[in-house]
Amino acid sequence: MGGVIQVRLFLTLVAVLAVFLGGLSQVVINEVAWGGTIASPYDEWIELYNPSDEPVDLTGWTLSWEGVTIPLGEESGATVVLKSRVIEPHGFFLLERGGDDTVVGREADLIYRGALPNSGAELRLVDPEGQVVDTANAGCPAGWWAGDRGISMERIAPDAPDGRFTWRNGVAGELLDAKGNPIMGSPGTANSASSSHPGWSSPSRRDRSPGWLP
Ligand SMILES: [Ca+2]
Repeated sequence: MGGVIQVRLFLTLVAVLAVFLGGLSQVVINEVAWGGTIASPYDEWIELYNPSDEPVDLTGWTLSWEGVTIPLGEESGATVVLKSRVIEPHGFFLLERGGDDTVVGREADLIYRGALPNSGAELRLVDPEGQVVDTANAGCPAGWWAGDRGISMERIAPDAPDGRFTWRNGVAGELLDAKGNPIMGSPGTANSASSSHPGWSSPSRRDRSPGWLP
C-alpha cells in the first residue's frame, strides 16, 4: 500500500516538474533558411520566437547542430556579432550567417559563422541548465522536412511539435535578399503558414496532442 502511495507521489512530482519546466521553456526555433536566399546559398538565416508574455534573456543559451555551436548571449565561438540578448514577449530573434546583408530591411540580432548542411541536420536550442528546449528537423531521415535552395523551412505554428507534418516552405514576403530578390520566407516576422493553421495555437506546447495533423 505504501509503495502505491509512493509511486503516486512520485508521478505527481514528475507532473508538477513537467508543468514547471514547460512554462519556462517556451522559446522555439521558428524558421530555418538552410538553403540560403535566391542571392546566395551562403546567405543562411534562422529565426527564434518567444510566444510567452515575458521577455526571455538568452544569456547562457545555445543553438547548435553537428559541428556548430552558437552562444546566444555572448560573442564567442560561432557568434561573431551580438546585438541583442533578449527576446521580447511575442518577439522574434534573427540570426544571420556571415553578415547583416543576408536579409535587407531587418537588422540581425546575431551574426554567426557555420553552415547548415544541405544533407540535413538537427538543430537544438539549449537553455542555461542544459535542457533541450526545442529542436528543428529532428528525426528527418534525409535532408530537411521542408525548404529548398532559396526557400526557408517554416514552422506552421510556434506550438506545433517538431515533425514531418509541421514544417512548410516559406513564401515571398516584403523583405529582400542581398541582390534585391524577395526572401522566400519571413525573417523576423510571423510565419506565413501560421495564419492558415489557427488550430495550432493551443495554450501551451505541453497540451498539444501527438495525434494532431494538418
Ligand atoms: Ca518567420
